[in-house]
Amino acid sequence: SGDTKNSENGSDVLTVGFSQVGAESDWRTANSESMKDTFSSENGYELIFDDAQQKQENQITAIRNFIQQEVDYILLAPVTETGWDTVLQEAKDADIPVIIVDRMVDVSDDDLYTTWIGTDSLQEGRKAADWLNQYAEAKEVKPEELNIVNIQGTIGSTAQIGRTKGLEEGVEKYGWNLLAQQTGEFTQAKGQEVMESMLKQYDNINVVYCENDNEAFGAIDAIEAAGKTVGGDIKNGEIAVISFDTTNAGLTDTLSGKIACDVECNPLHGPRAEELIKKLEAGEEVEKLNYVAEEIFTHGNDVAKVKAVNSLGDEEEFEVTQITQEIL
Ligand code: GYE
Repeated sequence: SGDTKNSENGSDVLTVGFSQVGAESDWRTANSESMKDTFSSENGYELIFDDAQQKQENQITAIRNFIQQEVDYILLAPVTETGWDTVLQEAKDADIPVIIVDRMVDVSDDDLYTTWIGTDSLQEGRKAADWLNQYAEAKEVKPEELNIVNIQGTIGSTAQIGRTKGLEEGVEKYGWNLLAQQTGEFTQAKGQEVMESMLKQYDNINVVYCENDNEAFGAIDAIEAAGKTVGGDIKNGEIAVISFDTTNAGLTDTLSGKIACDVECNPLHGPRAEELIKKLEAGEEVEKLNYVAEEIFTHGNDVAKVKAVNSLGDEEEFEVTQITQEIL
């Protein structure tokens, strides 16, 4: 129900419990800051923030604590998609609305949460794949000459599932060579470690598909430490890095050419979650799934537009923005 405890006890302050995945990436830090800035005491909230250190069991404990504390809303940024049925049922039984933020949940009954706000990871992956197809054509590299390694995100998270699928669809469709796939847990340290071992195993890698910027930073370090060069000149031995998130550091690397293509993933969900809460407070209907629009950025001007079907099944076209100092 949309009834809130605060209207029952007469206080103006809304209590919000936010179970955050962790602090694994720059994207995540920006997301946490956005939530903290929005749900501040100045804005009339009491925020109970819990960092689960990338562990689902910690998130389940946090949600149970929020229920015990009788918060008005539970916000959940779930680490993986599955495993939420029981605890979400407990929140529902306690009449506390749950707003899922960022990654999605895969539950037996969608009534177990009120609404979701986040980005379209599958479409992000498809954008990157369409970009890579056109980029290879522009560089006169045949599909079967693309030797790709995929440093994946946290296995079972929406961001990993969607971005991996986007790449795999491209492999299937164009006949690219996918040499290896391994998780880098969305962290710089793991991204570097995985890239080091992949470089030892394969000497013909020419594309690294990282599923976030921090993994890309680690991969770039590993490539350079191995005496190889990152960049778009695949024909002359350079390794093209594809990434997601468009963090400041990621776009800086795109400007310098270390990242060839960076697909936007917007982390600023605080105000969007607040808008949903305001509507619920006013007794208004909210959409179940709320997707945020996103762009795509590259180093050069080799590809003008990409096409990518979104998770709702509609094909969309996007201008590819070349990063310049002014844009940065
Ligand atoms: O891309 C990554 C973070 O779920 C979209 O999680 C988010 C992803 C983001 O760790 O950097």
